[in-house]
Amino acid sequence: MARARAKKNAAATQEMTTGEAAVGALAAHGIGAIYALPGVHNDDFFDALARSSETIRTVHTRHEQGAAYMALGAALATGKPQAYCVVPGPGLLNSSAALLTAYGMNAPVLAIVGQIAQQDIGKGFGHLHEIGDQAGIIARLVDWSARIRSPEEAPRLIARAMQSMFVERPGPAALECAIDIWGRSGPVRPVAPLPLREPAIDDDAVKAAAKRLGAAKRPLIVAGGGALDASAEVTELAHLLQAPVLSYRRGRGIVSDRDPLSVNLPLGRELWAEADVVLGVGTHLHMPLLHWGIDRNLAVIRIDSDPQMPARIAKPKVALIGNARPILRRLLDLLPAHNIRRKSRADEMRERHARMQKRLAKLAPQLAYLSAIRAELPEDGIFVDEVTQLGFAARLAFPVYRPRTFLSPGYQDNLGYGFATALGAQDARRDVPVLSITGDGGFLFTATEMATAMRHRIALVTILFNDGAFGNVRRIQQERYGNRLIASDLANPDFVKFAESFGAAAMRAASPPELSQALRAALARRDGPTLIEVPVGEMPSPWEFILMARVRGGETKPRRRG
Ligand SMILES: Cc1ncc(C[n+]2csc(CCOP(=O)(O)OP(=O)(O)O)c2C)c(N)n1
Ligand SMILES: [Mg+2]
Repeated sequence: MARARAKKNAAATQEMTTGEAAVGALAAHGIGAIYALPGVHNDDFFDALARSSETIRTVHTRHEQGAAYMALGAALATGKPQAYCVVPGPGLLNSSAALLTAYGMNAPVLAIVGQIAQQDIGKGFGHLHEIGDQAGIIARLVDWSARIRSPEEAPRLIARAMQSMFVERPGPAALECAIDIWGRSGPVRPVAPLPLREPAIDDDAVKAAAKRLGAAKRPLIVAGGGALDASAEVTELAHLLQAPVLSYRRGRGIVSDRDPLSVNLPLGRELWAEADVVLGVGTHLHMPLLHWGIDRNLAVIRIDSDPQMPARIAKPKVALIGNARPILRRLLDLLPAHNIRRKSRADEMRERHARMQKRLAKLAPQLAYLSAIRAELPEDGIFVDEVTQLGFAARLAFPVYRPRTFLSPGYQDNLGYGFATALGAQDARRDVPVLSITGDGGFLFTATEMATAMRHRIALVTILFNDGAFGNVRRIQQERYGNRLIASDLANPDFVKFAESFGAAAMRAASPPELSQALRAALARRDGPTLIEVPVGEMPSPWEFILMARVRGGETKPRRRG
C-alpha cells in the first residue's frame, strides 16, 4: 500500500519552477484571470503566466490600486476567489486601500506580492522596493498570509490561502514570494483544493432561535454581505415570520425590492424601534446597535461565520456560528413547530413604503436620475455604487432585485473605489452589463484605468455626475462650518474629451431624459467602455436618512460622522 502510494506520488511529482507551480495551483483552484502590474521581482512568475495564457488571462492595469480594485470587483460580482499580483513595497502599498476594502467586505481576494531576495529580507540593504517588515504590514491587512520559500511549497500554500478565504471570517489572503524564488526549480507535487470545513451546526442554539423568532410579535431581519448566498433562505424565513428585511449597502437584493417586506435604512430604523426580536444575518449590525440603540425589550439573534463578531458591540441572546445558508435551512426546518399564526403584513408594509417615498422625495434630483438608470439597466445588470450623492441616494432608493447586482464599498466607504471595482466586475461578468456611477472627485482616483478598459475591451458604462466639487464635503462646510469652504472645489478636465482621448465612447447628458437616451445607446455597445458625463448642481442632503437619532435605550442624539 505504502509503496503504491509512494509510486503514485512520484508519478505526480514534476520538476518545475515556483512560478509554474503557482500558476498551475491557481488554475486548479478556478482562477481564470489575474489582475496585475509587472516588475522585475515577479518576472519569472509573469513568464509562467505567459506560458499559460490559455488557462489564466493576465489583465494588466496602469496602477496597482486598479489591479487590486479589479480583483475586488471580480470577487464581489462572482462570489468566487480572484487574484492580483504586484511588486513589493510601493506596489503593495499602492494596492493597500483596495485590500483593506476587500477585508471590510469579506471578499475572497488573493494578493500575490513580490519580495526582495530571500536571504536579504529584513537586512535594510536598500534593495529596489525594499520595505521594512512587509509581512507584518500584510498581516495587518488580511487574516491569512505566508511566504512561498520554494517550488515545493507553492501548491500547498496556494491551497491554504484559497481555503482561508472561505473559512471562519471570510476575506482576502496574501502570499509573498522572493525575486530569487519564482524562477527556482524543484520537484513539485500538485495539491487538490482543501475542504472548506463547516463548523457543526449547534442544534440547541438553532432551536432557541426558532423559539424566540417563532414567538416574536414584531420580528425584524437585518441582512448584510454575509447573507448574499442565502437569498432564498432569507426570503423564505421573512415570509414565514412576516418579518421585514432591512438591507443598506452590502445586503441589497438578498430580498428583492419587489417584495414589500424588503425595507431601506430609515424604514428599518422605524421597525427596529418597534421590534421585539431581531435576527442579524452576516452583518455587523453597526448602525442599529451603535446609532439606534438597544434595550432589554429587544432580543438579538445573530448568524455570523466569524465566531468573534456576534458579541463585539452587544452580546446577543443567541449566536449561530457558520455559513448563513445551512444555518438558515436548519432554522427553517425547526421554525414551523414554534411559529405563531401570522397575518400578512404586505398591506401595512406597502403603506409604510409609500409614506417613506414621500419623505425621500426631498432627494428629487438624485431620484430622477436613479429611476432613469433603473429603467435602462436590466434586472441582472450590476450597479456599482460610489461615495457620491447618487450613491448615497441609491443605497436608500435604487430598487435591487437580485443579490450581487448592487456593489457598495461597505464600511470603508472609500472614495474612488468605484470605477476600477466596476471594471473588474465587468471583466469577470462579461455576460451582463455593469454600470459604474461616480462623482467627479471619485472618478479621478482611478480614471487612468480607462486605458485598461480599452486594452482589455471591457464594455463598462460609467456615469459621472460632475458638480465641480467634493460635493459632500462642500455641503458639510456650508451647513456646519459657516460656509467656510476649503479643499472642496475641483478643477476638472473636459471629461468627454478625456475619455475620447483613450478611444472610449463618451457623451454628455444634461437631464434624466437625456441620460435615459445616452444609457440606452451605451448599453447596446458591448465592444468597449463608455463614459457619460452628467453636469449637476448642488444636491439635497441625504444624511437625515442615514445618520439617524437613537430610538431605543435612552440618549437621543445621532452620532456624528467623522
Ligand atoms: C478614501 C477617501 N478619502 C476621502 C473621503 C472623504 N469624502 C467623502 S465624500 C467626498 C467627496 C466626493 O466627491 P465626488 O466624488 O465628486 O462626489 P460628490 O459628493 O460631489 O457627489 C470625500 C472627499 C472618503 N470617503 N474616502
Ligand atoms: Mg463632485
